[in-house]
Amino acid sequence: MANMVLFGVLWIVISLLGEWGVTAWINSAPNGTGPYFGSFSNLGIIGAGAFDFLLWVAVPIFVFVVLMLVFAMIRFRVKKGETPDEAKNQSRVNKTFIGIWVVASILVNILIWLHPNASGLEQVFAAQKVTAKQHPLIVDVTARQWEWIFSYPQYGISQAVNSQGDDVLYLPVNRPVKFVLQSFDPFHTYDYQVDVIHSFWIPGFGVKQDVVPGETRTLVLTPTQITSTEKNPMVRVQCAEDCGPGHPYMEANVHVVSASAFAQWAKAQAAGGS
Ligand SMILES: [Cu+2]
Repeated sequence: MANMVLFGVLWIVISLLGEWGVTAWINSAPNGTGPYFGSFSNLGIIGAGAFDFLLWVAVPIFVFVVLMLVFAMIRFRVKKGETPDEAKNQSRVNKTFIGIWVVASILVNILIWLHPNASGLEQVFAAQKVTAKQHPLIVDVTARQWEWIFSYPQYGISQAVNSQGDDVLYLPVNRPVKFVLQSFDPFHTYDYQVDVIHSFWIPGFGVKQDVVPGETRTLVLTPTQITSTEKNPMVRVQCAEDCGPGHPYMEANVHVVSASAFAQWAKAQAAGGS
């Protein structure tokens, strides 16, 4: 009984310390470092929230298992001069403990299935429903070996490039963006519309979507912070599907800017400048 009380006290104290540490880690870097690639979009925030919850649930379970091993090693070790009673010590079965363990495991699994799994998916599905009233920005994304091409049909921009001529993705903060994703090569007319599977990944936004030849896929999200690839390399477009020798270099810089800065940029792009 004394052992159980001691174990229980240790479990609670170490778990509380663990929860405190995990929470401090999560809150230490709200701008994208810490445990995650970043949470610079509404979808990224949903994902980060799910991981926060899983970490909090995992701490007392992890502490319980590790503490049980360490506690047993120290508390029940054979002391000098003692002879272990192997038959007695190693073949005991505690049916109550097993019963509690099985029921608790099932309850934890049901909890995680409900939240954050099902509840998070609901949030993601809801975020994908964008109405015309929210006037989403449409960005046509064309993936080819090995380049990301960004077109802004609402602004008459066929291929957004920076002053070096590199493809670049500009987004206004707090406005929903609808990415329309396709994989084909507009520059090679001999095999027009033939390309391979790419994957549109912006780690800092918490999103990844395969881009499959012959299919048009969409992805809706809202950037929530002004940032850029220069400020945080995780805020970049990176191909995440091995698509040939140029795959590692199939990336593009991202700039999340204010609405007015975006309007200015779009005007200059449409006029043919950068
Ligand atoms: Cu690719």
